[in-house]
Amino acid sequence: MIELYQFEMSSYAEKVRFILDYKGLEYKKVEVIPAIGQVEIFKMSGQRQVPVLKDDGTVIADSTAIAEYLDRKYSDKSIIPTDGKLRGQVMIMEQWADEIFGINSRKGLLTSMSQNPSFRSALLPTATPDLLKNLVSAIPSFDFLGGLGAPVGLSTDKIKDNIRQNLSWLCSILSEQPYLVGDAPTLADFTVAALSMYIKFPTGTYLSIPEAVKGQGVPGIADNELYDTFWNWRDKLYSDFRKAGAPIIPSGDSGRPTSINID
Ligand SMILES: N[C@@H](CCC(=O)N[C@@H](CS)C(=O)NCC(=O)O)C(=O)O
Repeated sequence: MIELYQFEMSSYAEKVRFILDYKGLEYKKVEVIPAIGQVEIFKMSGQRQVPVLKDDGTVIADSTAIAEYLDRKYSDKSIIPTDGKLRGQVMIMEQWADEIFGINSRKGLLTSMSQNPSFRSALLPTATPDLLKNLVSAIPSFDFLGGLGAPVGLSTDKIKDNIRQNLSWLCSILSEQPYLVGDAPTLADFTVAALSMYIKFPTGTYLSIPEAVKGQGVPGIADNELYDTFWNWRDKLYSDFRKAGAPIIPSGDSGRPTSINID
């Protein structure tokens, strides 16, 4: 069976889980322990980040490379169009989501933690300092103050302005069409939906995260009806295509399915 080495809280892993579910592929999630478990990831893939996918002895790191591999090998319900123009649009949007939107979203997580103490205390038992450090490690100038997620060198107003701008662009597209590119779901949709996770955590049973965190996110944005077009689109993408229930196995375990207790 396909194995996904992941953090449950990783939005890049969420992108891969979305694709696996959309394609109807069975998989098990191997929950990597931040820092120590990444040694195993390094041995397996030559780099230390998750997600990493293992399929029949093939090991692939990086969510984009995994998406391309899955679409090549399991070509039913293709997510990367063959038509040149659509393909270009999908890949440009995917890269924008990975490198701009996803980073703004990670900064949003820190903003929520610094501005909303109840959100922070609900999150902290699961998102340990080690994990948070790893989730946000891609942010230049990020420093971890006392493990409490205070963003250093980042203006909260600027972070929120960027997220608002990104969401309004996405709403402009989604008010005219059901998917971001073309008339069927593509990698662009799964990437944008997954990487919006830290702006507002999805509700439902898709993720093993504390109940108190679900539906919560960046104050003034997660709860702002201006972006309803986006959140309604994301909710529908989840209910149409994302599944719950792939077993989670702690990293280093011999393969016994179990679940992690996070509440
Ligand atoms: N470009 C990578 C980014 C993956 C990434 O940033 N993973 C984070 C978790 S969300 C990670 O593993 N951080 C640990 C580290 O950098 O040591 C992808 O698309 O897969």
